[in-house]
Amino acid sequence: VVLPKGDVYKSLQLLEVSKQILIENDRGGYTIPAKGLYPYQWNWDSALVALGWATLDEGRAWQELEKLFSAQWEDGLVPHIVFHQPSPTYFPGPEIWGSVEQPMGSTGITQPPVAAITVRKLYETALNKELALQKLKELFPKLLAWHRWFQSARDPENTGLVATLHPWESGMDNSPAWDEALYNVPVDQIPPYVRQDLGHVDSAMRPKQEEYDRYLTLLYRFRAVNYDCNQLYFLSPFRVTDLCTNSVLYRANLDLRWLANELGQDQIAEEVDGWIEKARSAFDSLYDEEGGLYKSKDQLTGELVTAKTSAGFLPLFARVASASQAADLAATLERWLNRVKHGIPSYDPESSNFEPLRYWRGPVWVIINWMITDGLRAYGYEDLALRVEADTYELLVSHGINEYYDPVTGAAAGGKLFSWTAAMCLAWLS
Ligand code: 9WN
Repeated sequence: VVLPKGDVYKSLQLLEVSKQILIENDRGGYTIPAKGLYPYQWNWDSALVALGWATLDEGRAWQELEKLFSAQWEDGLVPHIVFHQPSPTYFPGPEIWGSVEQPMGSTGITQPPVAAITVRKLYETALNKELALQKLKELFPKLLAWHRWFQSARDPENTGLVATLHPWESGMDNSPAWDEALYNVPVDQIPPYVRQDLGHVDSAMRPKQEEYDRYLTLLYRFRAVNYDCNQLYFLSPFRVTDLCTNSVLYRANLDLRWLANELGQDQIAEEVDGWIEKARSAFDSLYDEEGGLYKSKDQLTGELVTAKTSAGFLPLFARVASASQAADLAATLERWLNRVKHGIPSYDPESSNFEPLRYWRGPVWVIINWMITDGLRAYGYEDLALRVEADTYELLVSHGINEYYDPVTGAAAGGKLFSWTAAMCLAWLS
C-alpha cells in the first residue's frame, strides 16, 4: 500500500489494534471471527487470519491451519465451522447440525478452500524454514484429500467446475446471486428456531427470515442423510456453480501444484494439473461478455444468474481470466468504483436492489478487496489496485476494524473488532 504522507502514525496504530484483535479473539490455537456473533472456528476466516498471524508469530499461523484440519472428515471434507467448545451465542450450533443427544463437532458443509493458498504464502515467506517444511509435509496430504473431495463429491459429473450446495458454503450467504436458486427451494416443515445473530447486529444488516428458513431447510435435508457426500450433490434443491468457490479453488489448485513440485510429488502435481486444465476451459462458460463480468450459474436450471456481484472479479485472483477478459473486468470495476465513495461494493451499485448495508448485498468486504487487488496486480492493473487499496486504507483508518463497510458512507457495519479484517490489515501493512 502506498500510504498518504504523514500517515505512518495512523498505520502503526492500525497495526497495533489489529494485533490486539487477533490476540483477543484467540481461543488457544484458533481464532474466532468476532466475539458473540461468531464464537467458533470458521474455515475460510481461519485460512485468511493465518496470514495475519504470520506477521506476528509464524508458529501460531501454522497452528491456525492445524486446528482447522484437525476437524477434517474421513471423506476429505474440511467443515465450514468447527465447534471446538460449546457456545450459546450462535445459531445453528452443534446440537442442530447433530442433535441435542449427539451434538456434532462441526458442520457438514464446507467453504471456499483458501487454505492451500495460505500454506504456500506461509511457506514461501517463512523465516523459520525448517518449521515451514515440517508443517508443509504434515498439511500437504490433508490439503490434497480436501481438494480431491471437491473433485469427487462436488463435480461427480466431471464438468470441471465444482458445485456449492448451501449459500453458507459460498461464504457470501445472502448474495443476490442466490436469490433465484434459493427461492426455488421449497421451505419444509422445520422445527421452530430462534436466530442469535439478530441479538448481536441490526436486522437491517443481516439476511432475511425467508432466507434463514431455506438455509435451515437445506441443513435438515442434509442432516437426514448424515451429510453423505455421495448423496448431497444429487439431492440438494440448491446447487450452484459459485464463482467465489471456483475461483478460490482454481487458485488453490495452482498453489497445491506448486507445493507438490516443491515436495517432489510429480504424480500428484500431474493429477492437480488435470483439474486445472479442465477448470480452465469450463470457466469460459461463466463469462458474460455483454456484462463485462463473470457470473455464477444455477446448475439446476442451467442458467447464469442475473446478479452482478463482486465475486465476478475473482477470476483475476484465480489467474483464469484471459488478458482481454481482464481488461473488461478492470473497466467494469472502474465503473463500479465511480458510482460509490468506497470500493469494492459486493453488488453492482447500478442495480435497483443494491443495499449498501445488508451483508453481501452491497457492502465492502476487506477480504474480497485483498483478493481482487492481488488479481489486478497479477494482470498489470497496478493503478486500479492502488486505488482500491487507498479506499480500503481510508475505511480502516476512519471507521475501525469491522466485519464490513457501507460503500456509500463508509460507515462500519456488522460485527466489531473482526478477525479477518484485522488479519488483512496486518498482511497488507506489515
Ligand atoms: C455463516 C464468519 C462467517 C463468514 C461468512 C459470512 C458469515 C455465517 C453467518 O460469517 O457467515 O457461515 O452466520 O452469517 O457470510 O463468509 O465466514 O465470519
